[in-house]
Amino acid sequence: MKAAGARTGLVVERHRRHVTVEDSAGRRWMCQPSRRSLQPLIGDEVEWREAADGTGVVTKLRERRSTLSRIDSRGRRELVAANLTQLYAVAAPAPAPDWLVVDHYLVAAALAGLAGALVLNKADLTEAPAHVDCYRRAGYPLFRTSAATRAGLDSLAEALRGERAAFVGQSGVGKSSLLNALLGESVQSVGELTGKGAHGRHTTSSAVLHRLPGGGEVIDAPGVRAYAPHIADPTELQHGFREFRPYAGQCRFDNCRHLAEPGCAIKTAVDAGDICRRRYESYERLYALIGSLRTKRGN
Ligand SMILES: Nc1nc2c(ncn2[C@@H]2O[C@H](COP(=O)(O)OP(=O)(O)OP(=O)(O)O)[C@@H](O)[C@H]2O)c(=O)[nH]1
Ligand SMILES: [Mg+2]
Ligand SMILES: [Zn+2]
Repeated sequence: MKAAGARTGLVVERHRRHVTVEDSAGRRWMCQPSRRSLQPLIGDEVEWREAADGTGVVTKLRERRSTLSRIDSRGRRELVAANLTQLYAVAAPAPAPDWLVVDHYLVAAALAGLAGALVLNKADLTEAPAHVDCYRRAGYPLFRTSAATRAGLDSLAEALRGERAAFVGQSGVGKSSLLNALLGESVQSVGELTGKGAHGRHTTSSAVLHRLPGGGEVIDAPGVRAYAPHIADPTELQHGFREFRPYAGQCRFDNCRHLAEPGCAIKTAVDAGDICRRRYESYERLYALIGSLRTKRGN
């Protein structure tokens, strides 16, 4: 139930000490949380009220339908965005793709309950890089785009309609360029901050949620971009690899980690060419990586 006088809104920017909340009329308000324990994330749906000075106070967070987290500098889980429905792992011919990064994000998306997809940008430069077929075969939606020529942007915009998404991937693959191309003219029409609180300058490093002209929202979050996504437990990993799913329950051991165990249905499928070996190698590397982070944290 909503408290008397409370209004609803969406967190569209997050700064060090405040957030920007967009109200139902599309106006933007600089808001402080009412207490320290309240930590709104970009994408959070909130209740808030207007303060005497024309800024706002966030009083309550609506229940989150999903959260995306990353590993902070101390190896701990830090929440970065709420209520996303999709995650696009962006890669390009240059810089040379690091498929482990792509796989890490796609696994994190699946474990967070988000739909994962692969975007191959800079399609104007070369043919699709090798290995791309692995993702298609595994069942991930695949988009070939060029922010430079606008090729493929229509189908990407179509897939984004009605969704709340984040673009993630290596620096330089063209995430911001894609977003700008999708925004087109509308990038100028971002609402002005309302009230006296509007005078403070924004840091360019803050996460921002953009509304696309055709519907849908994309988060361009440096925090999402620059850090490895958090995965708590290496035994969860297998659930993030779509192409492993048909083999669930078929290994000799119920608790098979699909690493060195005999009678492993996953490794048999890799040897038979039914699962891409490169994806399986990502699985092995992520398993080791997550295990070592857990050891470092001492849990
Ligand atoms: N040829 C070509 N160049 C592109 C394309 N998209 C982006 N670029 C160029 O690639 C470079 C990096 O683009 P950005 O959009 O800044 O990449 P980013 O992924 O946002 O990078 P970070 O913000 O550092 O993570 C820029 O010089 C862009 O002009 C494309 O589709 N084709
Ligand atoms: Mg960028
Ligand atoms: Zn197995």
